[in-house]
Amino acid sequence: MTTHLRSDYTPFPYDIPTTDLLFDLKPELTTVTLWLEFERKNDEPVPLVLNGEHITLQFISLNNEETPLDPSEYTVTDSTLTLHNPPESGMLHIITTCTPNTNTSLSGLFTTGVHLMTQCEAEGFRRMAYFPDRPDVLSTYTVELIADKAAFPVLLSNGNLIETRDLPNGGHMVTWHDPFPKPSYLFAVVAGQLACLEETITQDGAEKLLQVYVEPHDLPKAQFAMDSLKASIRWDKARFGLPLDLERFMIVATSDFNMGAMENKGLNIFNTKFVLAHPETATDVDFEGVEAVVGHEYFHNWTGNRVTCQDWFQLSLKEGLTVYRDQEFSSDQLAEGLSPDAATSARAVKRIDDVAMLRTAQFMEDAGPMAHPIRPNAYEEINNFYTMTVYEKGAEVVRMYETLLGRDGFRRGMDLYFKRHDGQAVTCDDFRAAMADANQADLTQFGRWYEQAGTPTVRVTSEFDANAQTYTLHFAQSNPPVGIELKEANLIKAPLHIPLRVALLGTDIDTLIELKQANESITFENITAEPTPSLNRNFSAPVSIEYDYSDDQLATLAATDTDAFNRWDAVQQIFARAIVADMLEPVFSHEQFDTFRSLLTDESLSPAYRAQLFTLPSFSYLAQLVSKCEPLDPQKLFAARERASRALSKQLQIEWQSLYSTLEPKTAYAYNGVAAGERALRNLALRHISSAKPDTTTTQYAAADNMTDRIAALTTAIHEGQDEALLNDFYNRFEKEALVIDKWFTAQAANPHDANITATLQKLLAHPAFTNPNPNRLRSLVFAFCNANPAHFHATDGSGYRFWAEQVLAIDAKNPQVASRLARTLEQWRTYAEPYQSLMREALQTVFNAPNLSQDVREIVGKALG
Ligand code: HT7
Ligand code: ZN
Repeated sequence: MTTHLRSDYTPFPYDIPTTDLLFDLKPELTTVTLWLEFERKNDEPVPLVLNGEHITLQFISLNNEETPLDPSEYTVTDSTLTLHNPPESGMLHIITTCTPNTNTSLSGLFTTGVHLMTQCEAEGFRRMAYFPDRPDVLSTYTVELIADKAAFPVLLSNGNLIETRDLPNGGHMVTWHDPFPKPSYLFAVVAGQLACLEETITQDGAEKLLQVYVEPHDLPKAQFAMDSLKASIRWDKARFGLPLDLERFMIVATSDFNMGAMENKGLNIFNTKFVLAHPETATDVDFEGVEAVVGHEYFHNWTGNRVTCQDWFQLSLKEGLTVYRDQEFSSDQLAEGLSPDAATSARAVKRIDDVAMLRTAQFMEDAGPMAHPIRPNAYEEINNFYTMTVYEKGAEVVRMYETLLGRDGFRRGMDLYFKRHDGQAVTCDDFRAAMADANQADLTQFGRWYEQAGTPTVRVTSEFDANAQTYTLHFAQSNPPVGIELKEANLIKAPLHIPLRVALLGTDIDTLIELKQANESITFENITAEPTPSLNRNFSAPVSIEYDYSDDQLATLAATDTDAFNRWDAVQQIFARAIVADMLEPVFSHEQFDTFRSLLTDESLSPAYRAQLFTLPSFSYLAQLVSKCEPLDPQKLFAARERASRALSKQLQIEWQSLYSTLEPKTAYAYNGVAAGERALRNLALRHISSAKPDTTTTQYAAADNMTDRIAALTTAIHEGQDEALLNDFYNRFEKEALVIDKWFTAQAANPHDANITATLQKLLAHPAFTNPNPNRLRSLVFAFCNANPAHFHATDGSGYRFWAEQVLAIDAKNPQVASRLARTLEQWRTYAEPYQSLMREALQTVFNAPNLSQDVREIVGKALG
């Protein structure tokens, strides 16, 4: 196994000005002909080393000679082709073949249904052709595609369409030219029988063609993606001055995809989950996901494509920045058309969603064996580093620039970044330098955010001096070594530059404090009564704050904090404290129920926000809190969380029932933030009233005019143990809708109250709809059970962990990327109490000892066992 080190970076010794490709597309055997123009950068002769995997070399010559190169002039291994003594410049002509039909990894060229598609990031291009498959080799591509016209009427690649023509014998040929030099990971080809929704827009006086390609029967579900694309184009121009730079922009949907989507230049390829949206088949969360992912991939056109990464260690340069941009886009979309107060509240709802996910999943990553800085220093398999840390913490680091420099300062930094680096492959340091130089700011210390793994803790204590009328806050930041850092002898993690927004409730103080030292204090004058500190408002820094709030102070924050994020957080802390402090019998005081009651019924708070306030902290988030103090007993924690939930149902039953009635929809379904918030709160109410009023679920299920309400009713009903009639009805109604059947699998696999879950799982695994499952289907069943059903996954007999091991190995044989995602489920095993810990280690060991393990899974399990 090779470990790749950031410190090993050297530029590629050749420029590749142009790349011409001819694909003769056939599912069983595709032939790829490549003309690669090369120019040595330096005087010294140096071998030309190209990457290539799972391809067969058919022909190689130089400068279009008909005679092939003598085999002594080059060497082929299973991962490279090396030309020993190439001339200073020339044209390599290489023909290779690959077999899309047998490519189950979904990397490179693969078949999906009756179509052929590519996925090149991070290292898929080398599965089609020998090439310097690294992000810092930018080349201008011209691509000819040949295929049978009846089988593949649609032939797409990046850039602009140059020519189409029919060939004898029912074939056709299409030529594409991408005027923008790009790295190979942004290359794409699509060949298929796809329907197209298209619209034209005008930007800066130029007409642009926008196309969304889907399966013909999915065409009615493509309009929302198109609308999201148009909104994204408008937003990037308005917010960052960034135009669409091509004549056409295409989105293609496939049901076989390892991740959400891919930003190939001008030809984004998407998982259907993030394109298709129709009220009858997609939930509000699905609509939100489509908008965010369409935006994300579009925004990559500048942050990722026009300016790309020097090497894969810099992945957060494009991903952290683009996540930040899609978060801002979604926030603006939610706020659009609302009054100023409602807009602020809508933005807070988005911020809470984003931070809740970060604190659950990224903080967990930071505390485990895979912990890494947003710019990692080493990896074995790059696909394992498309992580919450690189994406979500990376986005928080970008957000801190904006917090420190202000909205205008951030924009100045972005403008300078594009001015300096358009058309280049650069580093995170280049981005930081642009931000600093555009604002004459010193961001040297800020650079440590790129170097350190782990979630920093800021311990805060306070002192009130009534006589002197001063209030002092003391801050102590710490970030002990985690993950791979634990192996570095004498590692000293220097203090970070942390922007902390702080207010003192009861005063008019609301300020941004820039922490830079391990210990520092700030004293506020003229404070006549002891205030309650509101710390890290709007989550201004991705840190964990420790302050010993009294119950009264938390109640004050919950009732009066003007920062909606911290108000939510106070309520979450009240819940978490009760659950974690006494896992045998979590209790809330009468005063706390009074606080809850007034929040739940406060009409000045949006329904979306109230739904968030009353969503208990997730099992995973609570697990982190518990394991800071003691080995985690997952059964105890699960039961405690359930008891807290039942207490909320019981004590607030009248309020839940009343909300359920008053929030009854008065108009037909429409997707927007306000309506989605009302549905979220009503469906939360449904869960709390369902055992007292079991008929409510069946009535709602039957009456629903949209998937949000229908799946909420179905899930609530089956989790309440109601009969199978609804499940069968649901399956029969939506049998032809793959994404909806995924929901059907998830509702059952994640059912915490199914006493026969093992039998249910076996039944589902044997279900005809689970034959040859694609990644979405695997996620809907296997991942849903392992990651979202803690009560059963952590069965004390270890059956959940054995199921996990079997599935990791079975999936790994076909698709290592998906298997290694599943492998990560057990990486926190050391934090568990017995017998869980030993049983988990056993399962990890079973996987680790298996023959033919992929390097993807080996890296994850190896690090976990460490
Ligand atoms: N940049 C894209 C990453 C991606 C990917 C990475 C590895 C394997 C398959 C993949 N599919 C897409 C997605 C994005 O962040 O926009
Ligand atoms: Zn991305």
